[in-house]
Amino acid sequence: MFKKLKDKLDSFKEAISSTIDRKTADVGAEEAPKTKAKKVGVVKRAKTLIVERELILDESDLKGPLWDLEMALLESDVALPVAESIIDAVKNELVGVHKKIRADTSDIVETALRNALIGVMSKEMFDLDDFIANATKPVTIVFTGVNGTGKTTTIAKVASRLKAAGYSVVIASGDTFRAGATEQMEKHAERIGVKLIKHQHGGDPAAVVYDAVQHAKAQHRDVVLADTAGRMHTNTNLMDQLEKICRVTPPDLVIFVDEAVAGNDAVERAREFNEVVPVGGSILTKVDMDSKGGAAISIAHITGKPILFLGTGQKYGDLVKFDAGWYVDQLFE
Ligand SMILES: Nc1nc2c(ncn2[C@@H]2O[C@H](COP(=O)(O)OP(=O)(O)OP(=O)(O)O)[C@@H](O)[C@H]2O)c(=O)[nH]1
Ligand SMILES: [Mg+2]
Repeated sequence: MFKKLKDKLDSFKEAISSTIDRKTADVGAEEAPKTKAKKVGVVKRAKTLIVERELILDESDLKGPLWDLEMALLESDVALPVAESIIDAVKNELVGVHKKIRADTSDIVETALRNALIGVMSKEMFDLDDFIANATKPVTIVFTGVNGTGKTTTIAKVASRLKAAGYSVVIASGDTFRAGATEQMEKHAERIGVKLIKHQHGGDPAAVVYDAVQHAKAQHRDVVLADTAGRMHTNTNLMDQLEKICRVTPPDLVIFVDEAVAGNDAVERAREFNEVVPVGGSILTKVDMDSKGGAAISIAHITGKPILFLGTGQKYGDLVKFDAGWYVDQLFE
C-alpha cells in the first residue's frame, strides 16, 4: 500500500536530515576557535556549547527538497492545490525554527510532514455510525460512482457491518442496467442475510429505491442501502436518471464510491457527481492496490466532503473507517 509515496516521503526526510547534518558540521567548525580562545573552564564551556547549540533552518535550505517533495506529491496523484498546501505547511513548520542539534532530525521532519498531511485531510470529519444512530429510521443511503469502482461490493461490506452492529438492513438493487447486476447483489444479500428489493432487468431504478424505502417503513427496518448502476459523469442520460432516483426518494445521504487507484480522476469525478446529486461523503476502494496514495489525501480537501471509509480488499471485513491519523501512519510505518 502506497509504496511509491512512502519512498518519496523517506527521500524528503533524508534530504532535510542531511542538510541539518551539514549545517551542524558548519556551525561546529565556526564555533571551534571561540571555544579554544577561552582558557578558563574549557571543558565545562565545550559541554554547554554542545547542549545549547541550535540550528536555524532557512528557506534556502529547504528550497530544493521542498521542490522535490512537491513533484513527488504530484506524481503520487495529490492534486496541485493540495500539494501546495502541504508544501506551505511543511515550510512554515520547518523554516526559522530553532532546532536543537542533538534532537533526532528525522523526527523533526517527520512531524512536520505528518502535521501537514493530517492538516489537509482533516477538513471535515463524518462518522457514519453516529449519523445512522441519530437519524430517523429508515435511513436511506444511495451509493453512486463510475463503472466498476466497487459500489456493489462496498454496499455488501457496509450492510454486513451494520447488521453486525444490530441494525436491520434492506438493500435496493438499483442497478437495473447492467446484466447480472441484480444477481450479484442478490448473492451478497443472501450471504449476509439481509432483504433485497429488486425489479426486473431494464426497470426504473427510481422505482426500486422507492419500493425499498416503502418496504423498510412498513417493516420498521433501520437502513436502506441503494445500489445504482455505474455511470460516467459525462453520460447525461444516466446522470439524469441518478438525479431522478434522488428526486423520487430524497436520500438521507449520497455516498460517492471511487477507487483510490484512479487518483486525480476520482477527485474530479467526485466533484462532477456532487453537481448532480448532493454527495455527503466518499468511500475510496482498492486502497490495497494503490501505490500512490494521493486520492485519499486530496479528495476531502478538494470536494469539501469527508472520506467515510476505505476499501482495503475484497472481503466483507475489508472496510476501514477513515481516520487521517491512521492513513498517515501507513505512510510512515
Ligand atoms: N482489491 C480490492 N478489490 C475490490 C475492492 N472493492 C471492490 N473490489 C473489486 O472490484 C471489482 C468491482 O466491484 P463491484 O462492487 O462489482 O463494482 P461496481 O462499482 O459495483 O461495478 P459496476 O456495478 O459494474 O459499476 C470486484 O472484483 C470487487 O471484488 C477493494 O477494496 N479492494
Ligand atoms: Mg455494481
